[in-house]
Amino acid sequence: MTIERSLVLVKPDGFQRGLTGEVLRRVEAKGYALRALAILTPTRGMLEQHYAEHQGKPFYEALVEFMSSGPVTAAVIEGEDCVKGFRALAGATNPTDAAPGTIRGDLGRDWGTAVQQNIVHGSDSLESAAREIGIWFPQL
Ligand code: IDP
Ligand code: MG
Repeated sequence: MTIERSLVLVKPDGFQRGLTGEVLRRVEAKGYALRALAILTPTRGMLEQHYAEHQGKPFYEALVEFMSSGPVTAAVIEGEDCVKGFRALAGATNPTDAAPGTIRGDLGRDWGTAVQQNIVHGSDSLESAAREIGIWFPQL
């Protein structure tokens, strides 16, 4: 098993609700290391790259608008199998379906918005992680 890196975002809903510390606490309690950390409001250009795979989907415009609506916390985390491991910590995409014990299951809910507000993003593969870290932390 090689040591992996993953990109984690506390999305604008999580940031605004003051859940950055709770998300980072869970990452650290799991045993993953924080390798980079930043607070920023992403530009539309960054989000178009980050969410390129979703272009054309019905929720795409709402997603980009939501993600650019305020500050997010971006983190690079590190540890063996942490890409899959953080996805497990995050839980299912739809916060209503996400299991209790997960970030989305414990802290998220449906607010009736066009895009699911589910507190966190986590890279879904090693390739995505490398691509996404390049967008959010070009200096790394
Ligand atoms: P993920 O964040 O669990 O990887 P993706 O399928 O990559 O989920 O979708 C990116 C984000 O777009 C989700 O986290 C969620 O905020 C939003 N989203 C995904 N699917 C839907 C949908 O069917 N309706 C509304 N929003 C969605
Ligand atoms: Mg995804």
